[in-house]
Amino acid sequence: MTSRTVHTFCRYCLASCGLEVTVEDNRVVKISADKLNPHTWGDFCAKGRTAGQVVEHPRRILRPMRRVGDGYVEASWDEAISDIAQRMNRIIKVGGPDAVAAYYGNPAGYSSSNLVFMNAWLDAIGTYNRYAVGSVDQNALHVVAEAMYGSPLMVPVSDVDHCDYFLIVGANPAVSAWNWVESVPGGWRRALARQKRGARIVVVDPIRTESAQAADLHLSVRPGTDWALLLAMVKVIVDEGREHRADCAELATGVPDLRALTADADLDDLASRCDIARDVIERVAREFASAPGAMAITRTGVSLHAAGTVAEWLGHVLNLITGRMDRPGGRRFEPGYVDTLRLAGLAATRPHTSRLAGRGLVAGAHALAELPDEITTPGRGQIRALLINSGNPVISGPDGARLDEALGGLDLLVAIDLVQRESHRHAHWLLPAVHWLERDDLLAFTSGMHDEPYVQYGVKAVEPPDGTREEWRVFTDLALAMRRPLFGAKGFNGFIRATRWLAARTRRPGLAFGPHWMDRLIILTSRKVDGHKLTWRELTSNPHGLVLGPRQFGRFREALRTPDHKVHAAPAEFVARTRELLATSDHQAPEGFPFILGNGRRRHSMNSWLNEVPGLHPGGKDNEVLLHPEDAAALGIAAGDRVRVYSPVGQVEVTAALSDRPRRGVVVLDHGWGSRVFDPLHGSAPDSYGVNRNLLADGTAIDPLSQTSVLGSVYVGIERI
Ligand SMILES: Nc1nc2c(c(=O)[nH]1)N[C@H]1C(S)=C(S)[C@@H](COP(=O)(O)OP(=O)(O)OC[C@H]3O[C@@H](n4cnc5c(=O)[nH]c(N)nc54)[C@H](O)[C@@H]3O)O[C@H]1N2
Ligand SMILES: Nc1nc2c(c(=O)[nH]1)N[C@H]1C(S)=C(S)[C@@H](COP(=O)(O)OP(=O)(O)OC[C@H]3O[C@@H](n4cnc5c(=O)[nH]c(N)nc54)[C@H](O)[C@@H]3O)O[C@H]1N2
Ligand code: SF4
Ligand SMILES: [Mo]
Repeated sequence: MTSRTVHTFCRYCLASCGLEVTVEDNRVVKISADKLNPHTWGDFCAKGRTAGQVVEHPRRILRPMRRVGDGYVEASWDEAISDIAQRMNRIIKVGGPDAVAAYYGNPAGYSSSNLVFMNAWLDAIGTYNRYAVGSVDQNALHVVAEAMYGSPLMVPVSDVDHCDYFLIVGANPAVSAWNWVESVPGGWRRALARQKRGARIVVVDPIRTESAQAADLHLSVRPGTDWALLLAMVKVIVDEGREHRADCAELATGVPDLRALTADADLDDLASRCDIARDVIERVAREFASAPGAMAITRTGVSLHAAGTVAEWLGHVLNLITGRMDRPGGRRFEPGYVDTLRLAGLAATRPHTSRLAGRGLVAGAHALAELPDEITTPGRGQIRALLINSGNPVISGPDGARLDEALGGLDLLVAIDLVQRESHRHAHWLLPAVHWLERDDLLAFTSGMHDEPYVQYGVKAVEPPDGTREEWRVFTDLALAMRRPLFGAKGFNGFIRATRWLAARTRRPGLAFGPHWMDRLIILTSRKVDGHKLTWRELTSNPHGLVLGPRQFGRFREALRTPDHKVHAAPAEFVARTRELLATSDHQAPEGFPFILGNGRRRHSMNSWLNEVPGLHPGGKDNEVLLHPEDAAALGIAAGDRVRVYSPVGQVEVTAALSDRPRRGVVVLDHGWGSRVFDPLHGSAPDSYGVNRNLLADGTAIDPLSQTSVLGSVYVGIERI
């Protein structure tokens, strides 16, 4: 038996933990944390440790599968590609390019070749029907970054190790790891280490989470009202003259507009909206402004609400006006080794307005909430074919039942995934994907999202099973078979064919065009970091990864993509929306639905997947609804009772558990459960654990600025069954 050790990094989340993988006969036999990885601090979680079980998932799709009646039969890749290409071309002939659509989910972001080639294929078709997970996740950040810094991808990273005051809003880093569209590996541990040395941690969350439990102060905010809390803090700082004068005058524009806005807001009103005492808000604002190093971070707990963009913006404002941008202990700009902001600008999709809702694109995609109507409403551009790439939108998006029904009416549904889940149940074709342990990837686009300049070539640990294919290959083959030029560039397909011909002739597969060309080019044209130019040889001869230099400050100003190279503190649309919020009275629960459905994430889940992996979730593979004991008593509900949780759009039945961790009026049902895992090969009964809480979310409710579904502000009623 041949045994070898491979060093790579985990690509389930942006923490990118370094891994040491022991491989025997092309099988993963053990995964440990790579203690020699210079960037990821030997940190590691159970999801990374069990990644080999996903590679060997008993229900993994190993060959393309075509739907026949109620079941599936295996087919060759040639059959799959040519059938899909023909059907899509026919659909385009009748309905135009927009009749073909794609939805891409979170794991697509952990493969740069996937994203680049998917967009190249969508450009080949010329469709604007692109839907992304961002509209149930981080769109607010993209919108704010674009307006304030000039690029949707200009994300400030956290300088955790020098921070003295952490204001953590709508995030639970103890569980979710310190990552959103930035990454601090082992970030929570490092924040706790700072706390031991005197730093204060304030967590704002309607639930006393694991993070809140460890914090110095927990503010149990009313869900959806972080905007009011943050505006109040900004007001205190401005009214008391605690701003960083130089940054407010020179780094930023728009500070006078901010002052005008806060002048029109009333502290007592804001305090009552968010249900945090005024004196507590004042104290936290003062402490934040006067701490030597401080940062506010805002995450999904903020974004998944109707005022999510305003709250996200005000988090950035708080950092800006107290001089936290580009300073130790605050949020800095990491240029990385590749200019992703420039590349993203070059690759940007042209502006587009959606057919029915009339909304623009955010970060190159339309909102998932619009997808069901775009499928079911007749007219030119009606979606008749959809490709789901690395996603499970029936679970992750609002009103899953409606989307499921719409998917069932498509002429063609194609899913590229490792297994067949809930969103793929109506698929005409299931295309088997490659796990990240089976593919090489530079993941260059995250270069500016790590908290220090870092690079690692994510090598594969094992060879993928014969019948599986990486997404880039599927998109390239589809473009060729559809006779539509990849990247929308005339002549490109001929070039690809020529390189493939040459590769076959010379028996050198590397000559065929593919993402490795892109990776090489990126390194070849990479920028110097700390005066040093990275080479391919250096990259590949450092399997544990390389920290390319120290964390640098002073790069922010020149990196800004706004025309005037200043931070725009008060974009007009954010100010206008805030005034609108101030003018509306506190939101009242609708009659009959008195509770707000809270959000939770589990250490052992990755959104809607990994729930089924053996060895994960030792506490039980299920989600229960968590009620405050006083709320439960008022409803006559005891722990262990079966209850019905219902909203105007759906209902689910679950077991009740009692805890004083949620604030009163908030009931918690973890997200990501209730997705079936099907068995297309043998047709045996699907596995399922828990219920899908997003069945209760109304698809029409969105944050108008970012088009994010308000999955965190769902009003529900509960009754004992
Ligand atoms: N209520 C509520 N809803 C939420 C959230 C919440 O906090 N509360 N969170 C939101 C967030 S932050 C996110 S990111 C979304 C996630 O939403 P999605 O991205 O739509 O769904 P995932 O659950 O991540 O499902 C990913 C799918 O990709 C497959 N997959 C994994 N690796 C690969 C691969 O390499 N290639 C291919 N082709 N497929 C692969 C998995 O098997 C799985 O089926 O959910 C959002 N929805
Ligand atoms: N173990 C694990 N790690 C993950 C993931 C996973 O599924 N599992 N997913 C990854 C992904 S894709 C993402 S995007 C990140 C997300 O990372 P985080 O955004 O940190 O995600 P959560 O852990 O869901 O934390 C959100 C918190 O917001 C709170 N919250 C809900 N509503 C409100 C509100 O109105 N105001 C405030 N202040 N708080 C509110 C919730 O109670 C919850 O504790 O995590 C990543 N890491
Ligand atoms: S925190 Fe866990 S899931 Fe995320 S990269 Fe690290 S090992 Fe993978
Ligand atoms: Mo996410």
